[in-house]
Amino acid sequence: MSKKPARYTVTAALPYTNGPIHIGHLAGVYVPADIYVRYLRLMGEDVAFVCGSDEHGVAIPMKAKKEGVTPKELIDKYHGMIKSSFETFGISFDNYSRTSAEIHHKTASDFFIKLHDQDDFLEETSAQLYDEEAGQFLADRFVTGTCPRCGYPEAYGDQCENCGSSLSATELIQPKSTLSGSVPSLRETRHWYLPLDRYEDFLKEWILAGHKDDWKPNVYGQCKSWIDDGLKPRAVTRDLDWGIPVPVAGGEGKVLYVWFDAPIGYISSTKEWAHDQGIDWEPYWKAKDTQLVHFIGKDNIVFHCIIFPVMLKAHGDFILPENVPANEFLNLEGQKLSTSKNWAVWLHEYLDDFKDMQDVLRYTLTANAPETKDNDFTWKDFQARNNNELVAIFGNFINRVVVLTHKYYGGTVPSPTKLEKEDLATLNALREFPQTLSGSICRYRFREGSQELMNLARLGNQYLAGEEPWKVIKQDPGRVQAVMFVALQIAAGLAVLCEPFLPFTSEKLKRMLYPRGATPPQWKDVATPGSLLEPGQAIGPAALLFRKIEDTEIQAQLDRLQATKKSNELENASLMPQKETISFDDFSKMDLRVGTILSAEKMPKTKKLMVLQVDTGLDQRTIVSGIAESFEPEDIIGKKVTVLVNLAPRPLRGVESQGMILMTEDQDGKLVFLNPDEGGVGNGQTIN
Ligand code: B3M
Ligand code: ZN
Repeated sequence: MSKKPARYTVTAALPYTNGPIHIGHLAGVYVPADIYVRYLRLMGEDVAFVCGSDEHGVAIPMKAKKEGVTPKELIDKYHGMIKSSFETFGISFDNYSRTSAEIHHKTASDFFIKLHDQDDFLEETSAQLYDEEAGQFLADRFVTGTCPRCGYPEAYGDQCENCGSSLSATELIQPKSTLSGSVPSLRETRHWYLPLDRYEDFLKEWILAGHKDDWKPNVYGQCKSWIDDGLKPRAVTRDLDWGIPVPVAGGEGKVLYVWFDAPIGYISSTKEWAHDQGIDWEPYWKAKDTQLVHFIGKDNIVFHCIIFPVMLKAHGDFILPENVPANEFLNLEGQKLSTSKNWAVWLHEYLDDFKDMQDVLRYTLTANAPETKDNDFTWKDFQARNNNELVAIFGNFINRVVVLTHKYYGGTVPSPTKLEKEDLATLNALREFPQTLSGSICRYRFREGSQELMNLARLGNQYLAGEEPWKVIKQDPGRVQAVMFVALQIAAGLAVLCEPFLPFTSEKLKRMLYPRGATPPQWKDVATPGSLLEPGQAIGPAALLFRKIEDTEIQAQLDRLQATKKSNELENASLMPQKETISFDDFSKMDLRVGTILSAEKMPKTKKLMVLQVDTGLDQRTIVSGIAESFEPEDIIGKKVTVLVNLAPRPLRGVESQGMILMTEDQDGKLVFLNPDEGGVGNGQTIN
């Protein structure tokens, strides 16, 4: 979009109502989206910031079954919890809806009917995975198996969370039902498909040619590799009883695929909001001068950059996203966040443990945001960001300015008799900040923006430390008037400019500096010459903005994680009972030999796979092993390992693997060789 947009529609991924919100969701999606939207509002832009709960899909009945409640009870519980924790945390949605709402069912059904009536779908009967024990078809999360692209053993039927590939359930190697654990059979069923292949030219032009320079490299790169690999028709209906019924003839007993209806949820949420406001929703989705931006996590890229745009394009009168600033993932204390393993910092628990400290978490997650690569959240870093930056730099500066203004001038802004060179330079430096911060925010570099904001507080501290008003006050009170005037301007600048990043702090600080109904300045005022706090203006008493976080509080959080780790270990141990007894004959069918790793290379474009050349004593052969996250190639060359040599060869990512290396895991889940690494054991020795 070359011209300035007339309005913005900003969406944040709809969270599944199968669990509460954790810091990974916040860092990846909601905090950056909220910073962006708050900034746009400060610029006076017309914005619709919409979100809502994603209440369909296989994840819901699965979790309901686990919790022993109905799907409806489950979504009501988590919808309420998610909505209220977002509110308390200050995510400033204009509307937070839910996909079980009537308006959404109608919007999604109408969307489907329109594409159906325009002949935009293919209707096909094909063989799909069927669980005989559970008596139902298996799709999406009802089935797991090995990813045909990267070899990850726990890929879902619609997506591999390891390599991000979007999959069809029938592509999985060794599929297994998550309902009964059984191996599924194939059964014929009829479905509607979105022929993505027909849109390749459109996608090439729109994304590959049109957004090469403005989309983030991780987003553009994923899109490019999907388009380059060639797109296939995607089923947009499912054999399930939970979801939006397929609204056309032949659709009985079937529902829309969750990824068909969920993004339409953005539209329904906008409609609901516009209706409440008494305004027209359509310009927010149809006017060419509207800028549509989707904030999502990296596992949602294909749905927002390929599938949903194709749906919008096919429908005909919708605009397409201008940008999809997807983030990478956040880990917690070095381990992948996981709802099912309870490895998370849950938002509702954080809000209980750290009352009125929303901005501390916002700041920590932004300062350490996984914008260009996966990042790690640690409680120690959280404490350090708070104690060393928010308290020691930002809070300390404001406190000194407000306390000294009360001490010297009874809380009234002094009049600067004469401004020296360093005063003018400092005021000029302050006036640069709005533009610097705008630049970071408009380019979706929120991490950089948060650091620039802290630099403004640093500027204030350095200025005070250099001028030392507390020393000068005795000999030269006139000079101190100028210094305190300048310092107060920086404090006022901080109050305005921190709003997108630290909204609660901004509010408090504005109340402190502009008490009794005085009007704080606007963002643009900070950039223009003139006073942000006029001489003679009264400020309020100093109030605490940030408090120190004690070691004991951090230890309590670390202890909680430690307890989670322990209970997961116990659960895992009890999850793996001894397998059924086998005969000696069965055992002796396995030909286990000692081998030596001769060479090792990471397989390109995979995270886990390594291609090994192994001397088995019988021959030299290639074995592909999923060990790349636990070892560096150079560390394992020359190692003696145990090899199952008579396992049927199988291709992994185009390389034939001729055997298997036996492994086990240490307490941290790191793989370890089952290793007869002792002198004297020769290659080819059988294990018995
Ligand atoms: N509920 C998936 C997720 O939480 C999903 C996003 C929908 S956005 C339309 O990863
Ligand atoms: Zn994969």
